Amino acid sequence: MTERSRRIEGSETETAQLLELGVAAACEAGQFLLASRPADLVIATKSTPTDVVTQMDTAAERLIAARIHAVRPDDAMLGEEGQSASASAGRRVRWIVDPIDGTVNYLYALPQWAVSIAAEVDGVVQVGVVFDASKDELFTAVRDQGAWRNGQPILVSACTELSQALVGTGFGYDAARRARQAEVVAGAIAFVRDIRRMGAASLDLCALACGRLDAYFERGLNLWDHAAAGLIAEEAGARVEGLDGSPPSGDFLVAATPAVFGPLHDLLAQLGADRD
Ligand code: LIP
Repeated sequence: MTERSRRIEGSETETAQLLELGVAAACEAGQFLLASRPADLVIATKSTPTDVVTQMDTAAERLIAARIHAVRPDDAMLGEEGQSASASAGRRVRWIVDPIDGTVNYLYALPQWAVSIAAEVDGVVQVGVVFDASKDELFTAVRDQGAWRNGQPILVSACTELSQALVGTGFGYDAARRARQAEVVAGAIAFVRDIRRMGAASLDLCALACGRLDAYFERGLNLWDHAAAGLIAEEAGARVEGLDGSPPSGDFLVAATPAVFGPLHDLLAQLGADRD
């Protein structure tokens, strides 16, 4: 075996291990969150009085970190709750973790939340795992290899017309930003089939990946909200970008079927959707 093929073989082996570990950690955390949800959630707040974190968020993030570092102790980790933060400098692999994406839904016992885990290698997300414990749906993707729901390949819908597109979106925790985001929705809603606000970016992007939505956009996401599901949507055939060719980020994320992407992008740009 040549050195190059050894390197390729090595990366495929590493990617397979990252996927297997990410799936194990996400499923273990999701089952814990579902089975052990206490009646009395202890609630703290973060950026605003409605940006909540519970003891289950932090416990799930600690469980995920322990599961991953038991196998790969030298990997870096970026988690929403900071329970497992470790410097990335000099480390090839970084795990990007949202222990509960859709925290408010989890708080209200609404079955629309997920565990989101992405594995980034040399700065590029190679593996994405999103586990919806309430519906027992495991979404996975490996860069350049495809996307799956419960092991079955998934693809975006065949929607080609913006006026026929079912579009997901979300709102921030800051009231002024929410008011601005509502203005954008008001400006867009007459040009699309309808709007859905379901409360978890990772599941919105997975819905796009399997044809339950035709597009999704949001301003103000964190990397852990979309790192895994953004790869899943891309590998299912969606375009996932920021505005004007920029990468998806907290400034803006717009994702859609290839034919819908351009018209939706231009409409949102015209509405100033990337500005507060
Ligand atoms: C949520 C996002 C959602 C957004 C919510 C919240 P969290 O993430 O997934 O798209 O609209 O405001 O930010 O806070 O539940 O991890």
